[in-house]
Amino acid sequence: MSNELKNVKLHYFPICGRGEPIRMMLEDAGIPYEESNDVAAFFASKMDCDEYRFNQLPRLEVNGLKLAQQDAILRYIAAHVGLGPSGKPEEDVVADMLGCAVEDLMSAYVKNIYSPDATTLLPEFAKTQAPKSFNQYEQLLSKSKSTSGYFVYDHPSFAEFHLYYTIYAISHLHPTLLASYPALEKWFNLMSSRPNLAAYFKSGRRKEILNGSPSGQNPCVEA
Ligand SMILES: N[C@@H](CCC(=O)N[C@@H](CS)C(=O)NCC(=O)O)C(=O)O
Repeated sequence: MSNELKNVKLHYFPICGRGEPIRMMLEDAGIPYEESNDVAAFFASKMDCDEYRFNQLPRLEVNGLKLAQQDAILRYIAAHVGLGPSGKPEEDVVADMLGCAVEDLMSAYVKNIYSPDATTLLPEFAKTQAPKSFNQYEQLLSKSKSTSGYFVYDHPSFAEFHLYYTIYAISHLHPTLLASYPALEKWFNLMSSRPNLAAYFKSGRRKEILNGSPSGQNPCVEA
């Protein structure tokens, strides 16, 4: 466990969302953290850029430092807990490419679930856009030189925490999708079996609601 990350407090909505990859990494690394779901406090002062750098959540406080932007927060924690980059540009760029690609998919997912036309858009998203991305991840994984089953290193990169949650959320829309991507499914199971993550998932502490959209919780594609 890192002894550098102290007084850690996550501010986020009482849902999984963009807070979940951060929770997962903290849990995985065994970093104690508090969580605030004080949404009223956020909306009252979100335009104060000293408090909320980009006027949004998630925010992670670490020893008084106020961090914003999910992937930047993940990279920061990763660097402190031994899950950071190797310093070899040809490896690190793969983790960065994956992170950018996952963010593209997550942004599209968010746009669709919060659209007023979500019930029409989501089946299309789950049947076309999500498989295209899953196939890209499958291909990337097949080129991995990791001997531990991860995308790049002998440990999961920051991007893999983001990817795990993205797959978890999309699997709620399309429960059988992941099964068509054997390497990706194996990797997903590998992540799920990391001891601290498995304990977290079993603990009942994971938020039940994925996001703030009623259409985003349940299958929209027939099995
Ligand atoms: N690029 C940002 C996006 C953050 C974001 O979209 N936050 C949303 C919740 S997931 C938010 O704060 N919404 C409320 C608002 O913008 O007032 C990140 O990765 O952290």
